[in-house]
Amino acid sequence: MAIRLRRSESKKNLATGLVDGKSLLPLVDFYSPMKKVLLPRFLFVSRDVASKVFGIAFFVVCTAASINAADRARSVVNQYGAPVIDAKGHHVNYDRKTLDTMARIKRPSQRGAAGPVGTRKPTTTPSPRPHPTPAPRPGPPPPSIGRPFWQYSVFGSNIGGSNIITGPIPPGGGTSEIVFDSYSYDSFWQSIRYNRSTGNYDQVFVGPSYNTDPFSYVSIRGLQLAKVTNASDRQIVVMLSDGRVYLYDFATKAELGHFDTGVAGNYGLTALTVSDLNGDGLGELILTNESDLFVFNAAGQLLWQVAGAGGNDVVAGQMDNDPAVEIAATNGVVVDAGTRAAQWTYGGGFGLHLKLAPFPGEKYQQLISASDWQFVYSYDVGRQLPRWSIETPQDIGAIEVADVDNDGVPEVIIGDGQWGNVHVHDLITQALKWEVNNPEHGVTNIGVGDVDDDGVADLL
Ligand SMILES: [Ca+2]
Ligand SMILES: [Ca+2]
Ligand SMILES: [Ca+2]
Ligand SMILES: [Ca+2]
Repeated sequence: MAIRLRRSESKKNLATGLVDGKSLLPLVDFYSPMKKVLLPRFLFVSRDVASKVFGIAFFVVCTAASINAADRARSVVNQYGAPVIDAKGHHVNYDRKTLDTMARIKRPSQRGAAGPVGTRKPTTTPSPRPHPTPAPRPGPPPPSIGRPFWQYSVFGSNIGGSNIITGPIPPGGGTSEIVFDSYSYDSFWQSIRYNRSTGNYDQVFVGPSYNTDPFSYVSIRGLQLAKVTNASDRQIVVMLSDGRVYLYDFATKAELGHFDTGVAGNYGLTALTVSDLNGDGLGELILTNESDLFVFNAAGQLLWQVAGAGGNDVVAGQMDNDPAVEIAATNGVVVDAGTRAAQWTYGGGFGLHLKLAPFPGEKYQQLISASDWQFVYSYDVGRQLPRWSIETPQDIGAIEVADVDNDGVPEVIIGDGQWGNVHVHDLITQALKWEVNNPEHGVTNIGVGDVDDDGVADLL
C-alpha cells in the first residue's frame, strides 16, 4: 500500500470520527455472488475545522452500510448469513468457535456458486507462536475536537477490500486522489478526490466491470499504484481473482494493457505487491495464489516463481542486511529476491495479513503479521526470530502501520473483524494508545494518507 505521511509542524491534537448512528444495513457478503444488493456506505471524517491545528480524518471502512429504516428492518448478516444485530437492535459478535463452524458450513456451497474464488483461510496448521506480551492498558483517548463534519455514502461496500491508495500530490498542488476497490453488484475500483471548496469527495473515475461470465464471480484481489512500465509516469495495477492483470495510466486512467497470468490455481489469486527486485527502476509484479508465489513483469512474462511461498497476503521490502529485497507471504516463507529461493520458512505461517514496519536499531524492517483471531505478531526476519505480540479482543479484519499522531513513530493500527473498534498501538512498546469506535460492522481495510492536503496524515 502506498502510504504517504507528511509531518505537520503544528501541535499534536487528535480527533476521533464518530458516526451519528443512523441506520445499519445489510452486509455485503464478500464471498457470495448471490447477494447483489446495492449498498451505500458512510465514510466518516472528523477534523479540526476551527483552529486548523492537527486534523485527522477517519474513514472507517466496513462491510455494512446504511440506507434507511426499511433496510434496517431487513436481515443484517455477516458473510456467513448469520445476523449481526439481534431483535432488540443490539450488536452481535460471535466467538471464534461459532464463526469457524459457520465457515465450515458455508464453504462447500460457496465453491459451487463462486467457481474458482475460494476461501481465504490459510490451510496450514498452527505452530508455536511468540509468547503474548501482557495485555496493554489503554491510556485515555486523545481529546475530541469536534463532531464529524461530513458523511458520504455512495461508494459501495467492502471498500478497500484489496487496497486503499493515496496518490501523489498533483503537480501544481491540490488534493491527492484516493484509489480503492469496492463492491456494488460487482467488484470494481474507483478514484475520488477531496474538494476543498465543497468539503466533499468528488468521484474522479470509476473502473470497468471485469465480470465476463455471470456464473463465475470475479473479484479484485490486488490494487497497486507503481511504475511498472515506461509507457507512462505511473500506473494503477489491478489484479483479479481469476488470474487477469490490468494496467492503467494513473494520470488519464487509460488502459495500457492486460494479460492473464494463468496461475490462479484452484482458489484464485490472493494478493499482489509491487517492488523493483532487479534494480532497473521498474517494479515487478509479485503475486500469490493460496500456495505459490510468482513474479511477473508488466509485459505479462513470468520471470520466476517459488512453490509454497504463497498464501493470503504478500509483502516485499528490506528484511535483513543483504542488499536483495525480501518477499514474505502468509504461508510462512520469506523469499530472497537475489537467490530467488526461500531464506526462512516459519512453520505454521504468518497468519492472514502482512505489513512491514520500521525496526528500531536496525537498517531493515520488521515483519508484522495479523492472524485471523486476536493476535498481531512481529518477526525479525534477519535473525529469524519472533519479537513481540499484541492481543486484541476479537477477530482481526485489517491492520496498518503508519504514524497517525505525527510524533515521528508509526503506530500499529488494528481493525476488528466484527462489531468493535479500531485499536491504535505504540510500535515500540505495543501499548494501546487509543481506540476509535467503528460504527459499522467489520473493518475491511485501513489506509493512511494526506487526502485533504492539509499537511497532515489522514487515517482512511
Ligand atoms: Ca525491476
Ligand atoms: Ca535483504
Ligand atoms: Ca536476504
Ligand atoms: Ca506516531
